[in-house]
Order: sequence, then structure tokens, then C-alpha cells
Amino acid sequence: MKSFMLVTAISLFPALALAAGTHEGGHDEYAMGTPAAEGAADMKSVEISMRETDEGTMIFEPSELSFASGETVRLVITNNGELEHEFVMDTVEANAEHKELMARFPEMEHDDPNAVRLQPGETGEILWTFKNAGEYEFACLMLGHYESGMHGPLNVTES
Ligand SMILES: [Cu+2]
Repeated sequence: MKSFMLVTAISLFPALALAAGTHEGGHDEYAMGTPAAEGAADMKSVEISMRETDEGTMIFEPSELSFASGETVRLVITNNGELEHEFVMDTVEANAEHKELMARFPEMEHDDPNAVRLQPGETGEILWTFKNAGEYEFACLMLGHYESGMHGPLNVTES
């Protein structure tokens, strides 16, 4: 049931976002693009690791991401740490708002297509078509993790 609803959401939301004609504010609209469907041609995989370091920081590897507008990618995200982490990509502003919400409601759970939360050792995927060139951000918004280093620039370049 859950996967059926997710598929429905992925197929409906891009159309809604376009119909609304705005990329501002809404939780189901993403300035940096739209969720992609399995099977898109020429989809490339990008591996991303999340972990804590011996120095007490928390990091993403790679620390920066860059895609071309129109590019469809499979983000393969692995939690190589010992704590729960998440990968969320959005505008810097949306991430900041979201981070504040999570600080107030730490148990908050999401089922957003632009995010994946992983237990230690788990791997998850996000299939995405990037659009609208600009400077976005990927981050872990769990309490204190952003401040420990878990954020990096996500650039979408003109194709
Ligand atoms: Cu984290």
C-alpha cells in the first residue's frame, strides 16, 4: 500500500507543481527538479556516503554535488556511520525552515521524495531529474547534524 501511494505521489506532484506555476514555498514543489521514474534512459548513478569522523564531525562524501539541468540521476545514499542520518536536498531556505521544524519536533518523520532517512548500514535511493539551474543544498537535518558538518552545495548548471 505504501509503495503504491508513493508511486501515485511521484506521478502526480510534478504536474501539480507545473500547474501551480510556482516554485516557492510549497512542500510538494521543488525548485531543483522533480522525482524521476525507474527506467529513464541514460540514468547515471552517483554514490553518496554519510558518516561520523574520528574528529567528531559528520560528513557527506562527496562534499559537493553538481548536475546539469535536464539530467536524470540515481542517487545511491549509504549510511556508513553509527548514527541515524538523512539526506535531504532542497533550497538553502527550505532546508533552514525544515531544520527549525525538526528542532522543535525531533520525532518528525517524512515521506518526501527529495529525502531519505537511513539507519546505520542502510542504503537508499532517490531518482531525480534536475531542472532550473541554481545553487541548492543537500543536508542532514537531524538535530545538531547540520552544525556538525552535514551539508554541502548542490549546483544545477545550465545544460
Ligand atoms: Cu546526520
